[in-house]
Amino acid sequence: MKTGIIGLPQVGKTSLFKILTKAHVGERGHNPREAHLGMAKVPDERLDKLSSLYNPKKLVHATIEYSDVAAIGQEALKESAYANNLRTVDALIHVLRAFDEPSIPHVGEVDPLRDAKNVDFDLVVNDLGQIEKRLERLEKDLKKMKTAELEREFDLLKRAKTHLESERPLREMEMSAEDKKRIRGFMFLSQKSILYALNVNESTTLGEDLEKAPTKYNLIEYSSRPNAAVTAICGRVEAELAEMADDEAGEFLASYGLTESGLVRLIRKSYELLGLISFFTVGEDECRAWTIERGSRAQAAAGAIHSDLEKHFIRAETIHWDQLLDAGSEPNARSRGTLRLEGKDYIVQDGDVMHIRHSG
Ligand SMILES: Nc1nc2c(ncn2[C@@H]2O[C@H](COP(=O)(O)OP(=O)(O)O)[C@@H](O)[C@H]2O)c(=O)[nH]1
Ligand SMILES: [Mg+2]
Repeated sequence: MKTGIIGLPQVGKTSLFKILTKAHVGERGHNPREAHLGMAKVPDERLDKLSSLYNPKKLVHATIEYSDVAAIGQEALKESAYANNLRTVDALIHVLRAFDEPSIPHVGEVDPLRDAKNVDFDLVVNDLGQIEKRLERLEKDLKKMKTAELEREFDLLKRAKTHLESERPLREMEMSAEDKKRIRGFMFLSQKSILYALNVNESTTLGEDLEKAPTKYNLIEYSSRPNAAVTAICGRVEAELAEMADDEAGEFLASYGLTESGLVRLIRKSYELLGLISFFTVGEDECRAWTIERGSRAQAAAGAIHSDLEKHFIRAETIHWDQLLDAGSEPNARSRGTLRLEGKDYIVQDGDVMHIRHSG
């Protein structure tokens, strides 16, 4: 699962990428369209609390992959290398400039909603181009030989075309699971879930400012459409935070009226937007978060740990993380009856702790 960071030039994409992945990103090489890739740790208080119960030798957080693609725009999207690169991501974070800084030029006044709409329009145009090409091809093929599948694809693409022509991204189009499968191969840009990230001014009331930013910049309605969300960060402050030790960071956050870093919220939101949840495995050797898709069955979840566990799955000893914390230990939880056995079809819940019982 990979999230692509997009946005207009000089809005804070690379800054965000660096803070997310703690990567030391140098100047791009000879190819300015090359994307930077990096992993970010998904902060998780639940896992931190569980590990205080076990004192494990190793504590492993879930990770999420980010890709810092070069600045977006109609021109960039015309380059097939750029567009193809962007197509491979599963979701998008669109960094929107909301900070004032006269020395850093922008396309005009600071207006995040305008920028959000413009970039979405570019994505729509790109998808429309793809669809038109494919429809031409399909029309020819259908003249030679009609098959039910080709006709279905033709109808679906026609519907998608009409939708796009009304300047609406495909992420807002209703589609059956079969239809989604049918067009998955196109990896349409406007179909990807999107998180709008407002990059706001530094201020002493940052906590409040971050809270209010989506309202202040009129992004509430726009970002509450299907498969979209909004959050706010302050790149400047996050960059300073990234350099600090934990206790120092705590004080620093408090001085801005913040209880948690905007980054934590941003990572959590992109995780949610990807449709991902975590379950935990615990023990004295290792406490660890595993990433699965929401709605996964226990047997499939076991496969996230190891394919053998999926193959030889018998049952999963399961307890929700807060019940385990509440009981204080697994034996206590067992006698309370909160630690229970679940079968292969159990739908794993976000925050479950599991021991997979397996044969072989
Ligand atoms: N004032 C201010 N400047 C920022 C902020 N975030 C990024 N910048 C500056 O904006 C410029 C462009 O940032 P960069 O991350 O390279 O943007 P990109 O072109 O979108 O990758 C750099 O000079 C950053 O220091 C912010 O939150 N506040
Ligand atoms: Mg950059």
